[in-house]
Amino acid sequence: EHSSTPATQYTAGGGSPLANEPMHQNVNPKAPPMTEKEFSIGKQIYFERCAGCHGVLRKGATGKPLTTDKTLAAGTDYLKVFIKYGSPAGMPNWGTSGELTDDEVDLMARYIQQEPPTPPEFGMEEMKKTWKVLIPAEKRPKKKMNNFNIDNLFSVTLRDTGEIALIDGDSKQIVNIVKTGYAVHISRLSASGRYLFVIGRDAKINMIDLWMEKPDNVAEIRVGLEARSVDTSKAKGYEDTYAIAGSYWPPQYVIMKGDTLEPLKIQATRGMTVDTQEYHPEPRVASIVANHHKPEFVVNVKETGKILMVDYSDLDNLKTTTIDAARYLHDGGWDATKRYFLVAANQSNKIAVVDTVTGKRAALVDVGKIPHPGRGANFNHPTFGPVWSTSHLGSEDISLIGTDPVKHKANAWKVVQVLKGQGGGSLFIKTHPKSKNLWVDTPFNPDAKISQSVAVYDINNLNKPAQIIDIAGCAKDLGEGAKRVVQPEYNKAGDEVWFSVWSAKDKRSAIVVVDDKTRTCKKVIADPKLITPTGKFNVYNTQHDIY
Ligand code: DHE
Repeated sequence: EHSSTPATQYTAGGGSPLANEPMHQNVNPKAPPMTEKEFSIGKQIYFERCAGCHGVLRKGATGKPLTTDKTLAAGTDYLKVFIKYGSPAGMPNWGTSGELTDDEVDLMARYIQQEPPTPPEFGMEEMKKTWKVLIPAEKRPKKKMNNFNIDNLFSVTLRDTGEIALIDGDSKQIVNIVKTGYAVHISRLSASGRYLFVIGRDAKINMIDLWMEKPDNVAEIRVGLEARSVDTSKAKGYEDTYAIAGSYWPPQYVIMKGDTLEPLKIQATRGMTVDTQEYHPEPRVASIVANHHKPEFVVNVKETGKILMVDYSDLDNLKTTTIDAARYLHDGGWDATKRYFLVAANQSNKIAVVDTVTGKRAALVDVGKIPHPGRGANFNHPTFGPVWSTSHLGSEDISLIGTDPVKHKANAWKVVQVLKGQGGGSLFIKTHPKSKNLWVDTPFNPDAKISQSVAVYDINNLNKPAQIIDIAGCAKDLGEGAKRVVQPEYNKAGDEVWFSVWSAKDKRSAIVVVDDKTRTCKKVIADPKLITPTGKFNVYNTQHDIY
């Protein structure tokens, strides 16, 4: 068991389930020798810490390629320095941070000179073996059996316990804690808002029925060995019909039945990269969204830099439009009209814009270093009209991009203004149609004062500097330990913003609810069961893509 800080988990995908898979040990005669035991420790550390950035097959993504042609040429001593001390380009200092001992650093320097072991594939047979319908559709409630205001429920990831907490947004009480896969990444809703889908890092999907007296799991499946994204069909006539999940390993996506999670169609994403047009064996599926207007899923493939518009109206004759974007696609969201989808190509420092009506790329917009929008934030800029915005992991910039090619043509797909935030290490930005505030977090800024606070801008007066709010300070009495304030999320009414105060697993965490109008802390939800809360998803806002 390796402990790790949230910052290194972000870059290294802490706790990858891949480490436990049986794999062939490949002994490279040119590489420094390792015992079988050392190799298996190396494999575990690699999948827990390194694969997130460098890829399972080490072809590189956020991190540099570590194929053996490169690592053998670099040699053990050189690699050890890199692993121990890190680099300004973003490689964490695994040795000096205390995450890895000198022996482990030495072992990893040798391990990456061996050929990468390949995890097994995961096709229909494997999926079917893990698929369980816990409560068949006909045995589920015919109407809502509880008194909760479902629209204002929040699904909260409890990262390190393999659970989500369902919290009633009105009373702030925990409705249920539901067992899920490990480190649920996101929650998404069915079109009707009845079913909640969550996906763990271990690629386990749980389908939760919000109509039950006590909402709980009704179906589950594993769709691979590592995954991050899930969504459901939203087009007219297809409400609650299908679910889709994308995986990191194997590199593929699967379309499932929306009421049972029965896997129907698996598509591989292996193929050619957008720029150099060479074969990539590991193009991971990053964000997925469902088009509200057409029977289409928008699937963003990280390593190839391609956006797939998957038409789900005829699964036997699957039509897919492939849109060239840029490497490496990660997270994104709709503009306010839900015609355009904007997605970060993070190592290219660009935002790709897709017109989902024409099925074409509308633009590639240059932004700052490593854009990371989450789903972004839409609002009406007093001067430039409708904009969508992103913050950055690699800089303090907050880029506002014009999104209205009709009435504000000159501003469309241009950065119309750059706001200065607290610093780099930002992950998420949020506003609400009813609000005049724009909230920006900075959970991975190395300065604790910055990682524990958020910046809030007045949309009517964006030239005014941000107000800094000490969110962790509102949650007094949590005791010691690093507390990262992460992911603003609005309630349905748009008058409260919720933040996670994310501490280590053995320390106390909380959710802080801020009154949007007065920008003051309104309520601290500090139930001891809220262990490592990260993402929070309001049912109504998530169902309708309001952000
Ligand atoms: Fe995330 C969204 C991948 C690390 C919390 N994260 C996403 C999405 C992807 C992704 C592809 C978009 C999904 C979608 O919209 O369909 N995240 C990854 C990684 O590969 C990465 C960098 C490293 C890893 O190995 O996982 C990573 N993410 C993190 C974290 O460390 C965070 C802060 C905490 C955690 O739970 O692990 C984290 N990611 C989130 C959250 C969202 C997210 C809360 C959804 C935001 C939203 O508002 O939609």
